[in-house]
Amino acid sequence: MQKSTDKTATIGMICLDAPPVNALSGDKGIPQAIAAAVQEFDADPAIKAIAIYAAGRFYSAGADIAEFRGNPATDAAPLRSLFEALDASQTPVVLAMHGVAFGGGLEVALAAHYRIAEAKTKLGLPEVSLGLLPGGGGTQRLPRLIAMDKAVEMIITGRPVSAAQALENGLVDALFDGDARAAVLDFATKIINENKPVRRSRDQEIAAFDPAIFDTTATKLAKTAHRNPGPMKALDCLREAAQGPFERSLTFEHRAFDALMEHPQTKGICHAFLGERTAVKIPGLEGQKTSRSMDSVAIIGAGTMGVGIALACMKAGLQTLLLDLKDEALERARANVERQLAGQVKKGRLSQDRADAQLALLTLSTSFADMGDADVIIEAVFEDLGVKESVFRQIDAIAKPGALLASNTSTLDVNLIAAFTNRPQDVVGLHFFSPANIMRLLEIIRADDTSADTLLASAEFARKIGKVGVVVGVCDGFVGNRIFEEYLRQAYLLLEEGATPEDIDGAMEQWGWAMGALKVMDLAGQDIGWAIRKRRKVEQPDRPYSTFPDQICELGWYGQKTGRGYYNYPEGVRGGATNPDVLPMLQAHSIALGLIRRTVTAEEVVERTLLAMINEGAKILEEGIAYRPVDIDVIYLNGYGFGRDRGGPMFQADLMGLKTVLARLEELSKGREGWALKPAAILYRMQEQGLSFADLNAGKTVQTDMQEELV
Ligand code: T1G
Repeated sequence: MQKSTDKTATIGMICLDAPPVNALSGDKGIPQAIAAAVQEFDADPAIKAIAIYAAGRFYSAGADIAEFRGNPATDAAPLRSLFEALDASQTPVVLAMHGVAFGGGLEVALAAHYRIAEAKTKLGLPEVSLGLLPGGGGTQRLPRLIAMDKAVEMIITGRPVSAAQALENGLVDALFDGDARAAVLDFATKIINENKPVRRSRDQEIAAFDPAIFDTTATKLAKTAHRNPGPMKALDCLREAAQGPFERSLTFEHRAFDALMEHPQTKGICHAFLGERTAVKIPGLEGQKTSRSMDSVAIIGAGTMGVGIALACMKAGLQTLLLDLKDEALERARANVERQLAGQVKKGRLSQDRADAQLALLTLSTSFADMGDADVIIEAVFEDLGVKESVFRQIDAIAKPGALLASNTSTLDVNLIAAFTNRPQDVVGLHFFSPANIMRLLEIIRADDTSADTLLASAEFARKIGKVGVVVGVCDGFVGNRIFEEYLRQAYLLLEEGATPEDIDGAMEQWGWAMGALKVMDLAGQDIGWAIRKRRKVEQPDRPYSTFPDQICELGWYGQKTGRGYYNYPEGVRGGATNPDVLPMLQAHSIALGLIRRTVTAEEVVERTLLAMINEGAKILEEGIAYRPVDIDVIYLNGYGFGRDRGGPMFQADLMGLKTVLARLEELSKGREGWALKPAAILYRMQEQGLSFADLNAGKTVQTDMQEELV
């Protein structure tokens, strides 16, 4: 933060300059420094106006989310002292915004006396998308500047408004083009020349409005309030604002904000926000970029995954070549692509022009030779090593030097695939999740010979097509599916012990999953799980699986694709209906296992599935397959429908506390098939060394026994 005066020494200039997003970091003393500068200029009789602006890409992204440590008294104090300094100023303060003015940054502007914005600025209070509320007076000052219904819209949705809308609704006093410093200097000069007064937003009256808006909004929020505590609390603050007076309702807001800062769901959502920005970083390669171009992609295999990947690349503006040996497969793919684009246009999510532009990027071909110029080549053919071999040998022969060679395999060893080429350093796994044009997650599989630049290129490709690209090592099922197998295992065991599919999925969805594990299996196709279990039986006979899912498959009930699975899928019934034949089969199966079926509670379902995830996640960290615990969390948030407000399995482990995690795993490992929940060794070492998963995210490492002996 720099402060200066203008050449006439009558205007105090304050420039916020804290890259990358001018977050109002209390640790860096930024709000404190601005407050001190305002007080100093205010006390200087020569200063007739104070002008605040910012350097860099944005005016401000708000409070520093990384400093939310769950003790609001200290976390929010620096920012609150700045608002008090602005409110107390007897010298008019004007503030200029550019790029984005979000959260606490906009709240600083609300506490200023005049606001101007560059014409392309986005102004918003997105705190609710972090499970929070605008805790810097936003819920109190905004409705005093703009109409209550507009304030409710901005705060409850968190959606930003444009500068033009902000001018229209009274949020800003003027727009400008170009340089913020020059614009704010002009406006400050105008304040002095026109002797404009101090104009505190807190002193403005709230314009008349229909109070029914509060109940209407509360009704709308009720459906999702259990997933995010922020919006309903924010609405309570707006109700209070209408009551006033300002000081009393501001205190109400502060208390509500502080309570949210300690709320586990809010912590989960904030963890997800920062986690998604951490997990895409590759340790040791931070700040490095590949020089490879990423403008064209060739996708081999025009099946469901191939088409989904093509749609994602076309949406990102990449020249997209879709290859398949069969013309009819390509025709089906073109029809599928056109249908999906038309569907988006129909839903108003895409203009016809944009749809046409995307379709124009697509080329179909049966000739592999056409992929010779592609920057990225992605193989998405049938999941068979022999088929992969023939495809990769052709890719190796045709692809240009430096092309990124990727396999969309979800189970096969990428090292084996890389060995089919003479350039294993350019080979990587890019594991998309179905539907590939929708699901944000991309597991980037690092094989033994994959070069650092190939990883950088893969991360850049992921960013370019709007995916959250997380680098993981090679193991069976990589990170996502490997953990999935373990909580599915517990789900199947609970079915044998007394639960029904509805009990399992209902408990998981109520707790926060987008979809329960058994419904996911019906969606993905029971036959895929069956093939994996058959392979496992041979490869890992010591890790037996429940045989009940096999019985479902032996009846040809593969889920949605066959209309029956754990649920029935009659035409027009969204999400399926109970399959009445499953319970009698389960009862017979339990008897065959010598089990007396019992009541399985929702808590038990959530706990057993979560502990299985945490334990397998710990093993994955122990083996170095994932770089950080937060990577596992981000994989589950973006690929498996784990509730964002739950932060991820490893985040949940910290909320439970390692002591509890270990005690529960030890307890359960004494039970039926307990071997599957035998605690991972790393958990004991972490406990001995007083480490949490948050510590590992912060870069701390777990000492191995050997290292401990050496220490
Ligand atoms: N605090 C800390 N770091 C932040 C940050 C923030 N508010 N916003 C962004 N970053 C980091 C981010 O982690 C990344 O770090 C880098 O900046 C670039 O971000 C009292 C309490 C501004 C639109 O919710 O929406 O104010 O990876 O990759 O895509 O009421 O970031 O480089 O290490 O996202 O160009 C409310 C959150 C806070 C805005 C830029 N504010 N940020 O998007 O870059 S709560 C928000 C964004 C609050 C008050 C309350 C976006 C962006 P790194 P990026 P981008």
